[in-house]
Amino acid sequence: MQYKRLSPGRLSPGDEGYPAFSVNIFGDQVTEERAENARLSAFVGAIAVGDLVKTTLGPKGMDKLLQSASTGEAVMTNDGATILKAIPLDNPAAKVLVNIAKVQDDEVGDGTTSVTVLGAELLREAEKLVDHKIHPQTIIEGYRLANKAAVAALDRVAVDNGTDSAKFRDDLINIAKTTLSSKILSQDKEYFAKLAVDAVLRLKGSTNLDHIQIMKIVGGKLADSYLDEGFILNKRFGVNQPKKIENVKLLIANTSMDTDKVKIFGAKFKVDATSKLADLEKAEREKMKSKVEKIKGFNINCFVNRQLIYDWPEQLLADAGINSIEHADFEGVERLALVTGGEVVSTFDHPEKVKLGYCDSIEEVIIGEDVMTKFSGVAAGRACTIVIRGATEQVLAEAERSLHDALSVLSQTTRETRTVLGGGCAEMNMSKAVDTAAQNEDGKKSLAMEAFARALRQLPTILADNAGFDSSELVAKLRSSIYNGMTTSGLDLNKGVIADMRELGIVESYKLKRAVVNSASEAAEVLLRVDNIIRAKPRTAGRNH
Ligand SMILES: *[C@@H]1O[C@H](CO)[C@@H](O)[C@H](O)[C@H]1NC(C)=O
Ligand SMILES: *[C@@H]1O[C@H](CO)[C@@H](O)[C@H](O)[C@H]1NC(C)=O
Ligand SMILES: CC(=O)N[C@H]1CO[C@H](CO)[C@@H](O)[C@@H]1O
Repeated sequence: MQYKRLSPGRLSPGDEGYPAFSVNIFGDQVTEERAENARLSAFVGAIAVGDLVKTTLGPKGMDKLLQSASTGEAVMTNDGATILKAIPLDNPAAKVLVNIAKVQDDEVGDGTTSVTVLGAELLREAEKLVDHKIHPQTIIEGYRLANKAAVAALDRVAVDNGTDSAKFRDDLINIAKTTLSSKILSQDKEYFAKLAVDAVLRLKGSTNLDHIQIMKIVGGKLADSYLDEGFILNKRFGVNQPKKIENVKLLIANTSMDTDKVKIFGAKFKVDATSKLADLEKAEREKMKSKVEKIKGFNINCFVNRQLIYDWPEQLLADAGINSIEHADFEGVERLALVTGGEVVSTFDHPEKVKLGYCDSIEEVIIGEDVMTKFSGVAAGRACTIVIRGATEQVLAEAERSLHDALSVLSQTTRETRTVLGGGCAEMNMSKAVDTAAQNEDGKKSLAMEAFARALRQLPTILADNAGFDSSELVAKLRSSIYNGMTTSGLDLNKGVIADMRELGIVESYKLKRAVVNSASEAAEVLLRVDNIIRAKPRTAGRNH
């Protein structure tokens, strides 16, 4: 099911969770749950998903080991999006919550876990209110007011160091460290934070992460990973070609050098004499040669093909001073075109219409145990490659996921440069603001707003729990510290004490935090509106009873 974001909190007909009619219009393959029951199962489902991922939240959160039932393949991760993607959910409400969390992830690049957890906490609180006979509609109204007050408070605590490049870099490093939460990177967090920030700052404000190539190469340690300018292709030059060329004019193609051969043999020509076969081969060589002549017409010194080039054309190209790379992978070719400013051609007939790629040099380099080609000084000067090294495929995959989240959040932060403090600081400030706003509302609505404030305080509580501390004591201390005006207080999850988050550099993206609060509120509202769940059983064969 695809969750479509219309106006906040609205479902349209056809969406799961959309209220249906109450008359029984269903066949016996369909079951219906209504009112209390439906709401209960919506709450239960969403809260269960929240409980499932909440142990991964925060710097001390645990990893989960996912194993595919069909392939047996195991994945170690603490990335919420990855976990939720891997689990088939049967509860429609859980699906709604997860889908909203995923929309958030697509937009801001991270925060799936936080949205799921906060959404679930909002519903846990709502469940209690419903038990006290408060109408869901009243809860929704209260939650909306609370959401507004929370986001307004977040606006007030947000700090913008975007105009001071040194300070802003520090902010980015701190955000990266917060985001690189995965256990696998925890040892090398500092190092990877720098890699990610350097890569994103190269983009100079662009959020197009396609310019950052991530290459995973098994072997070595994580700390051997590095950032390199330019682009690396996991291929080498043809034989007898120089290992380095400069001032490169590059033709990138996805063209077969031997289509005719396939055609001839494909048609099962009857070849009755060896001489005929020789004729065919000769004709084939002529065709290849004429293609090479056409390639020469582009006046280039490097030719990269997605398909095979074969020995003979490769030799002809080498003789003409053109280096060649054959059988490059699809993604590599697309990205190469992007960063060198060229295009992928499928025919050689119109050199005048073709955009060639440019770079300062291409040379063969050895990475790990493989020879690859490195394109330096590419037309898109911002492009770069992060080479991740690590002992196993699993380590590399988790490092890449974690790095990717960090890169997304960082690149968003170069656009929206405001930041807020982590360690539960921003949540506690929002929670206080919501409590204050609740005092101006009438009884039932204010109860809902206080419930919202409690749900916000659950985030620091979960952080503390995951770090193995006495969360109720710690969060009570944090609360009194912030409510008493120490506005930069937060949880130091290494020592289990209250500390100044500004001093510790526990900084998070304002945009991400705001999106988390908004998306979680939206999810809670959507699910509070549920008063009817309809399940259609899959049709089974042989329904002839
Ligand atoms: C929230 O932060 C703002 C800005 O730092 C501050 O003025 C306000 O007093 C804080 N509120 C609480 C309850 O700490
Ligand atoms: C490359 O060519 C092959 C075969 O002609 C085609 O199937 C494929 O879609 C092409 N890929 C690109 C990226 O153009
Ligand atoms: C990293 C850094 O220097 N951040 C600064 C951003 O701005 C706030 C408020 O002006 C400062 O307190 C931070 O030190």
